[in-house]
Parts: sequence; structure tokens; C-alpha cells
Amino acid sequence: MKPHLISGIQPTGKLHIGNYLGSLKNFVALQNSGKYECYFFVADLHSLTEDFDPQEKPGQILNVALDYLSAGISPKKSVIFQQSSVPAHSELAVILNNFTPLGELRRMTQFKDKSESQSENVNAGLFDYPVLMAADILLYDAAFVPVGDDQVQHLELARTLARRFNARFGKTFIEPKPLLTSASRIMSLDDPLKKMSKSRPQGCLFLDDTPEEIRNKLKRAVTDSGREVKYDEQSKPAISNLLQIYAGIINSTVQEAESAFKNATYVDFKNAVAEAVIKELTPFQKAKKALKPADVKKMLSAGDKKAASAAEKKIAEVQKRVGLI
Ligand code: AQP
Repeated sequence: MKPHLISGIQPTGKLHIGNYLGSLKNFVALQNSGKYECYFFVADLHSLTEDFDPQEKPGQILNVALDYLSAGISPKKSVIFQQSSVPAHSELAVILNNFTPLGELRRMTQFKDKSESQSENVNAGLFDYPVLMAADILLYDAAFVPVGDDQVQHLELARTLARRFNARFGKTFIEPKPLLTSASRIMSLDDPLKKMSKSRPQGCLFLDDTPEEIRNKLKRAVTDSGREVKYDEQSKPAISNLLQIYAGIINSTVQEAESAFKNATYVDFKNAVAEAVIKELTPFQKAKKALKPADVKKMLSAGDKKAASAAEKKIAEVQKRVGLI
């Protein structure tokens, strides 16, 4: 039996090149490696932890599913589903809450960061986010979880919870390991010290951007002092970020990208990054246009059923272990 692998993306807005290089592109490669039984979900429950408009939510959920398919995740090879359609995620999170000391959640840097960035909405869901994430993973016996480096601390908590539960109730869960991509943190085009985030659209290069928009955004992207295209996160954070984007897109290392632009000007380099991004996104955008929303919804509910059948077995086992049934 192949090891299970799971990951999700929140439907909080249009996906950007950070989501693509940090997760989506890697999801496709992992799926196509044939080494794993893959589960990819739309993390809609997680997305409620920040301000949202209920009118926009269904479109955002559909959009993540469309992006999965357009990037090459196939329902023939992977289980693609919507988190909230499988109630066992919430049930397991409620049970795991009882084995999670508050102090462990207080340490989470994402909670601290988001408490500052959304200070008017520091809700219990945000605090409990890592426990729901642990439930998402443990429910499917996932051995591997492809994540960006910002999620490594959450994954560590999932491992701790698995260990703690197994020690007390007998072997129930697998301890998941992270699979990191090389482009684990793409920064904003307007501020290379801030992570590219859906919630800061002014710094994003979106997967749906037209070639013109991509060219303009890269032209306007901030650069650093000096003239040399050089990878140095301390003294050249903006150029280093563009090198990361370029290398991620063409599947090379930043060192190779750096030497390819050794004698180039910033302008030439930025143009080359724009053209590489356009080349990569053209087939994605074509595939997305060809998809019919009604078909995608059908595909998603078929995936929900497959995911639910695995999850229901595990939640029943957990309920038995803790003495509920
Ligand atoms: N800038 C980034 N660089 C590399 N990877 C990134 N990811 C997100 N931003 C970057 C990775 O994308 C996956 C899905 O992310 P998510 O939507 O579930 O949550 P997120 O990390 O909170 O993404 P955003 O864009 O920053 O959304 P908002 O603004 O809504 O919080 C994850 O694997 C993440 O690491």
C-alpha cells in the first residue's frame, strides 16, 4: 500500500504564485510521482477564521477546485474534496481539543501574527486552527504533508497530538512528516519583507492575471539598490525573491538562475521573469477556461464521498478508543 499524503488550500481569495510554487505545483509533481495515495482538499472551514463575505464563499471554494484541476491534479489519480463536506474533520478536532494544552496553541507563531494582522477579529477558530489542521491530517493516516515553511510548526503539533493520543489510547494515528518545497516562502512584489498573501492583494501575482498584468506587475515590482542580479536575502531581498520565483517556475535552483542573469540588468531580468511566468501560466489558464463549473461541482462531490468513507472509519475508531461508542 502506498503511503497517504494530504494537503489543502484555503478558499480566501484568488490563488497567487506563492500558493502555486509553495504548494500547487508541488502537489501535481507528488501526485504524478505515483509514490503516494493523495488527498487534496479545499480548506473551507479554516477559511472562516478570517473575515469573509458569505456571498463570496461558494465562488472562492469553486475557484480553488478549478485551480487544482487546471494545475493538473486529477480526480483519476487523487481524491479532491471539500473539507466541510466531511463532518469527521470537525468531530476529530473537537476530540483532539481535549488533549491540547492551551500553552501549546499560544506558542503558535501564525496565531500571534494573525492576532496582530486581524486584531479586530481574534477568534477561537483562529486559536484552534492547528488542532483542526491536525484532524485534517490524522483522519486520513497521512504519512506526508506538503506544506510551506509557515506550516511546519502546526505540523509538529499534529505529530505531538498523534504521539500523545497513541500513548494513551493505543496506536491509532500515524505521525505525519512535512514535505517542503524549495520555494517555501515567496515574498510580496511590493514589499519583499512580507509574505505574498491572498490577504495582501497589492503584493500578489495571481494565477489568473493576464500576460499584460504580469508584465506590468513585474515592471513595477520593487528592486534593491545596486545593479547586480544576485541572490542575497539580507542585502537583496527583492531580487532574491524574483530569483526564487524564476527558479521555481523553470524548475532550477536559485544558483543556476543567478548565473543565467550574471550580466543582465534588472530590467532584462524582470522581463525574463515575466515571460517565464506567462509561459508557465498559459496552459493553466487555458485549462481553467475549458472547465465547466457544474462538472467541477460534480467532481468535488464524488471526491467528498471517497474522503468521507476513509474518514468515517477513522472517526469511529477514535470514538471507540476514547469510549464514546
Ligand atoms: N508566499 C508564499 N510562498 C510559498 N508558499 C505559500 N503558501 C501560501 N503563501 C505562500 C502556501 O500555500 C499553501 C496554501 O495556503 P493557504 O491558502 O491554505 O494559506 P496561507 O498560507 O495563509 O495562504 P495566503 O495566501 O497567505 O492566504 P491568506 O492571506 O488568506 O492567509 C500553504 O501550503 C502555504 O504554505
